[in-house]
Amino acid sequence: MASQKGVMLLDFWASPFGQRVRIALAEKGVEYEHKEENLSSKSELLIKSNQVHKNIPVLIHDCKTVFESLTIVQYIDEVWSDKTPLMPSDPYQRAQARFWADYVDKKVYDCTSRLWKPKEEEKEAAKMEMIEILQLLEVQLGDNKYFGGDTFGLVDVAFVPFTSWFYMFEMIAKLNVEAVAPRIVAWAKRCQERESVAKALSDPKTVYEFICMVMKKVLGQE
Ligand code: GS8
Repeated sequence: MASQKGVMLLDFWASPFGQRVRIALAEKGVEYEHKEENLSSKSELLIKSNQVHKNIPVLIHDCKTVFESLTIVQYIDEVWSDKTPLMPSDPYQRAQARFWADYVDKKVYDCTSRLWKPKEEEKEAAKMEMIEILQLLEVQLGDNKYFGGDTFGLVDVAFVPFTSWFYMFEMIAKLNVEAVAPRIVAWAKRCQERESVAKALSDPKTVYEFICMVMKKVLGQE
């Protein structure tokens, strides 16, 4: 078994990116030290460890630092390869998993920020786009249990933290995910039955209240 010595995660409770890493570590049964960051007053350790972006999550393993949640999840999968693989063994399936995880990264996060636009027509356009994104992901999921088929993997890890935002979608854009993408909601419930996911995800209402507070500050500065 790979060494677990010196595993530390620099994280922030509400971050879907940090949650990805927490899920991957839990799936692998890796014990680690968790360091909660205050993102408005970052620790020396964070600034020193991630000099490029200075953001979380950062994984520190045996004094080596790894950045970017999707890279970290794949690193964890490779280092602790003896436990529940998160990546498929077939190269084509691996490429597909990386593509869809990247799609979630580029589309879901970016489109969510536009759901907060103050102009009604911009908000409506973002809502329509989000419906398209969710429905495309639903087609990709098909009748499978998880995105990779029967086994929980990279795309599930990448996407499931954003399911805590579905309540927020409803509150800010009247977007009822269950009505437009019921299979995604059923998949989210299946994922939440896993201890790794249930422990990592935040309560949707708490996340919504927190993001409302952040957005008030951001919009107030515009
Ligand atoms: C995104 C990390 C990120 O946005 C990843 O790891 O996948 N592409 C990266 N981290 C945010 C917190 S979550 O919104 C962060 O650390 N922000 C503070 C900052 O950038 O100063």
